[in-house]
Amino acid sequence: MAKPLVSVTLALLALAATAHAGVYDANVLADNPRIYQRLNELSGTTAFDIAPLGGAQNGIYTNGPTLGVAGIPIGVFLGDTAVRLNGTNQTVQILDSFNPTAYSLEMWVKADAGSTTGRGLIVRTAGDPNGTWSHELRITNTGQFQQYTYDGSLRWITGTTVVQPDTWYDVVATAINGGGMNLYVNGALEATWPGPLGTLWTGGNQWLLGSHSGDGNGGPYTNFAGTLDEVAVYDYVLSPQDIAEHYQLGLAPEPATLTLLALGGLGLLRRRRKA
Ligand SMILES: [Ca+2]
Ligand SMILES: [Ca+2]
Repeated sequence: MAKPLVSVTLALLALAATAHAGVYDANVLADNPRIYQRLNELSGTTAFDIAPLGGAQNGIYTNGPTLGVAGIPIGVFLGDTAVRLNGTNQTVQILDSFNPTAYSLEMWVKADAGSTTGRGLIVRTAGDPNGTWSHELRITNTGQFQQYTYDGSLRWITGTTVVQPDTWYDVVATAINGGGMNLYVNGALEATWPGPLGTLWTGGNQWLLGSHSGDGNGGPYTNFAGTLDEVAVYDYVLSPQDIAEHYQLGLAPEPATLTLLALGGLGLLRRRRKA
């Protein structure tokens, strides 16, 4: 019996979305992150690191965050999934004793209404992020993304985008010993400091996603309420080209891409029916 047209169309769109998501994660992996958590789990307490570098730095879903919510590519149903945090006590804890001499922090962020100011997104700490912390992405009290790093002095740079609720952003922060800091939002450089940084703080033993942290400048920051996806930590400075490429790949497929993928899927369907 022939499938109803609408069902075939839905299946082809799902196939297209899946194919696009596959392009995204393959591209990130090719850039050799140390940690890459897709946050695709649908149950359990382990957030699996799929980046081979340094072994598996698996994360722990702490206090039962909501798994399986819609992730990137954005705006496409049946695409990738993500984790939703409640803004009070839920985090993802990633134990990793390696203290990098350079870093790039990359994540997709969608804030709940009421969580667009004064929130922590990712921070490196020794366990008490209100005591000692660095290598941080957060949202300021006035609603901009901010990168904070400790090298013996407090260093921070602040983006220009004002975070809107229920809106996806691709946020990347980079830093390197003896160099500068760069903050990108949706593939574009929004803030930069040429440095030079001294030695990046080496006292950390873990990363926390969506956690509160101390102030350092204008905080303190509270737990993030909203959705996080595709978190990657690199031990080097990503190029502006790589960052822009990741952003483009995380967007919904272009209509032309969808059509091509759907046609490919249709061909597959026909071949299967002939078999
Ligand atoms: Ca995901
Ligand atoms: Ca790894």
